[in-house]
Amino acid sequence: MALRDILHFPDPRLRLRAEPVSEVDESVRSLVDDMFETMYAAPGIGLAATQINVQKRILVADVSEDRSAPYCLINPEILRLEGEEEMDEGCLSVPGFYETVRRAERIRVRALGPDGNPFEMEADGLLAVCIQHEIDHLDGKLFVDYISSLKRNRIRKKLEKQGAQAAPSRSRVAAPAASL
Ligand code: K1U
Ligand code: ZN
Repeated sequence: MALRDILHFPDPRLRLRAEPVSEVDESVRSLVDDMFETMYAAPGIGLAATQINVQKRILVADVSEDRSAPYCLINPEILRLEGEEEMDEGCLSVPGFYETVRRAERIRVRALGPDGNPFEMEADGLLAVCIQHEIDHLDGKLFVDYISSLKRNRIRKKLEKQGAQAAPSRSRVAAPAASL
C-alpha cells in the first residue's frame, strides 16, 4: 500500500472527467488500497481517484466514527435522488475551507465492488452527501462550484498563495551546499 499525493484546487487536473473502469483487476484493487490508506491518513471521510490524479471512476468512503464502515464504489451511477438537505462540506483538495452545500438527502446507487461484482445500495445523511461529493469529483466538479464566484475566487487566491509558499524557491534549490 502507498500514500498518494492529493491535488489541491485550483489544479486543472481536478477538472478532468474520469473514465469508467473496464476491468476490475489486481491493479485496480491495489489502487483502491492506496485510496483507503490516503483517505484514512488525511484524514477524510471520502476520496475520489481524480484527487490523486488517476482519471478512473473509483471512489472510497467511510463516514463512521471508528473507521469501521469502508465503501468502495467503482463506476458509480446514481439511480435515484430524494429530498434535499444542506450540510457543511469540506474537501481534501480545498484544505481549510468549509461551505454549506444543498444536495439530495437520500440516494440509490449502482456500482461495482472491488471484487468486480455489481451491487446497489441506498444511502442517506452524511454518507449520501459524501458519495454525491465524490461522484462530482469524478465529473471534474468541486464543492466550491456551488458557492458564489466571489467566495470561490477568494479561496483560489488563498490556496494559490499557500501553494507558492510551500514550493521550494528556485534560489534555495540551486544554492550550493556551503551557502545553506
Ligand atoms: O472528497 C474529499 O475531498 C473528502 C471530503 C469528503 C466530504 C466531507 C464533508 C462533506 C462531504 C464530503 C472530506 O473528507 S473533508 C474532511 C472531513 O470532512 C473529515 C475529516 C475527518 C473526520 C471527519 C470529517
Ligand atoms: Zn472533495
